Amino acid sequence: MTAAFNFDVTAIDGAARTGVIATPRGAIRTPAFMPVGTAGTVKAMLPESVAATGADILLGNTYHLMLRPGAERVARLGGLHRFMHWERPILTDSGGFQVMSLAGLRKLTEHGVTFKSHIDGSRHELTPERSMEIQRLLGSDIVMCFDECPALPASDDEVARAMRLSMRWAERSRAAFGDRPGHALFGIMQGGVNRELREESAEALKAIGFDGYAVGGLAVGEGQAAMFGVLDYAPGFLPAEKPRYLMGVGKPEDIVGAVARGIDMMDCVLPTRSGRTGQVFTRRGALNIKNARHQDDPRPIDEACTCPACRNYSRAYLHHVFRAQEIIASMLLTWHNLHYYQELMAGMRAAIAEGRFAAWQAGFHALREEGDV
Ligand code: PRF
Ligand code: ZN
Repeated sequence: MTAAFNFDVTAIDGAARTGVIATPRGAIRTPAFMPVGTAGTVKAMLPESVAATGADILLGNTYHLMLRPGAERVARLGGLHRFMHWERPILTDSGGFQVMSLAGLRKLTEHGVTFKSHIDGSRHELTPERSMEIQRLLGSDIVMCFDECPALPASDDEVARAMRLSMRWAERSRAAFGDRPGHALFGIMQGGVNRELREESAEALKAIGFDGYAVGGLAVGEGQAAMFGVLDYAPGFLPAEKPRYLMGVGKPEDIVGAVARGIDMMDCVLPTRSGRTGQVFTRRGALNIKNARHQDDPRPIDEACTCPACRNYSRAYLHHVFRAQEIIASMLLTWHNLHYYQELMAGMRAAIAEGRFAAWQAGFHALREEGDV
């Protein structure tokens, strides 16, 4: 028998929740942070190293994988899990967001989006039906609806048009996905920073019915205060018994604020991308290892961190390999950042479980205000 996809909320503290998403490929502890493995790799990390940081699930991208190496090829090679040697759960984004942010010349109609590849300029089409097919070929455990996410600021008319199109596409996504035991389909709420449009979007998604619900359309230029403003009400529009996923967020303080407002899952390129540009996250805030002040510093990035970069190397060494453009710099800094993010999530899960999330959050902010990284 295939184990079903199931979400258990085990503790609630204020608006924050902790729990477990059960999937046939293993459990996802929530609140969960999903490292981004866009092109079938979490850049600069072996999959077993990603698992060692505490990640239960990765994010993959329809857009990148359909262009290279192609979804049909991945399927012939046994699916994305085997292809990239990650046997735990994978969530795939549906492609629309990446088409809008990465592709060249593109044309959006009721049917879908046609666009030019950012790799070789070739023409492609994505529709709700094709996105569901690609995500099935990849073998994704959590499939995302095909949607349109407008950049903010945008007019209410534009945000409403994109949201209503996304809701019609959500219905087509649901129909094309069909019934696939052990696999989940998540709807994506749109509606910008407009409360009425957010509520209309949530009602439309609930009427269709999904295994989980994403809050899309945030972290696209509106700023943290406006994002938190939406998160003060938007999670409450969604079913309490289903996972809530905030797409593409964010900085550590965004993640903490989102969890405080009832978000269960998040993903962001920040810890991995920053690792390759020298920015590292610590409990006291961020620093950049390329800064000259680190060149003689024998201390680790964070003396309390147990990752390989902090256990075995000084800031001076990390500064040196970064300046020398050695590959190990990306490897160690990415590992540290992913470790930091997963420790952050583990700390929040424990605090929520023990009913001390407000105190945990106060401690998180106090240590950052002390600064001195
Ligand atoms: N929709 C999809 N993917 C996304 C977003 C969205 O709105 C965002 C917005 N932050 C990131 N990734 N499908
Ligand atoms: Zn570390």
